[in-house]
Amino acid sequence: MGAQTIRRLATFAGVATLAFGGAAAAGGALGAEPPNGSSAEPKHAMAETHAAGHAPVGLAIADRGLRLEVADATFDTGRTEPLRFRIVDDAGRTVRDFEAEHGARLHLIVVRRDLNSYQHLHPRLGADGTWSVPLELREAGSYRIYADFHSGGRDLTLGADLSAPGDFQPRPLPAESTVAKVDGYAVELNERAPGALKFTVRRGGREVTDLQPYLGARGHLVALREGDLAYLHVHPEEGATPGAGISFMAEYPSASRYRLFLQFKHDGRVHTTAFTREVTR
Ligand SMILES: [Cu+2]
Repeated sequence: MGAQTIRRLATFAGVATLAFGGAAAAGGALGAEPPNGSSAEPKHAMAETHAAGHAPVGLAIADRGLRLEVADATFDTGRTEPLRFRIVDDAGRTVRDFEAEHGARLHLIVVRRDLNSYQHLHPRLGADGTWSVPLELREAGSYRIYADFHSGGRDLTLGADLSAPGDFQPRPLPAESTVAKVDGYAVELNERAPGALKFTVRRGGREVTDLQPYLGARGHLVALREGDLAYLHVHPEEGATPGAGISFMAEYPSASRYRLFLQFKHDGRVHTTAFTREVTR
């Protein structure tokens, strides 16, 4: 995507975070927590929860007894409209209890299916269990949303499609590159071992050593597989010395091309960059 698009999206995400008090939170991608023995959770499901920890997610609209129900999945292209959805159980009851992990109860990622746009939003939970967030789908096309949350001891990422009618012009995935530029920053990606990702942020040729915490870590990363848009588990690697970049461990489930969306915060603003990675086995 063009730098301009990224800049706009980054700004939008930043604004949304402020508007909804998107309290800092580590992404649900921080890893499956062991189930806490919630009374509603049958024993066999607990084992599945653990087993599912390393598989890609986001490919299903329902998983382990919970379903994502979008109120209206068609948007007027280029117009900001409310996106409303609920999480319901097998009996159709609306789920209202979401566990705040590091402060946030639900992360919403929105991408166009050609992976040429990215938004990271924090919807607001209404008293009736409806989540809502203003959303603009700027260009026509089919979009994928991911709702990443914890409920009843489960760490889930459910996916659904939205559409923005109009003249759809798909763009190819940008070529693989180890440097991405955004908002006057240059971000360099080093991958020393498969999935061991380290991002170094520079401005004016000098490394930025005072990155601010964003969502409970030094940065936030979402990795999606080209072709089916599987959503990868990514773990921030904390404990590195300050200023030594932003490190993550991603689990590539197969050979493919992947699009990595990195967000970091500096001087009070959130910036979004993206990288294409080609993984061979
Ligand atoms: Cu989030």
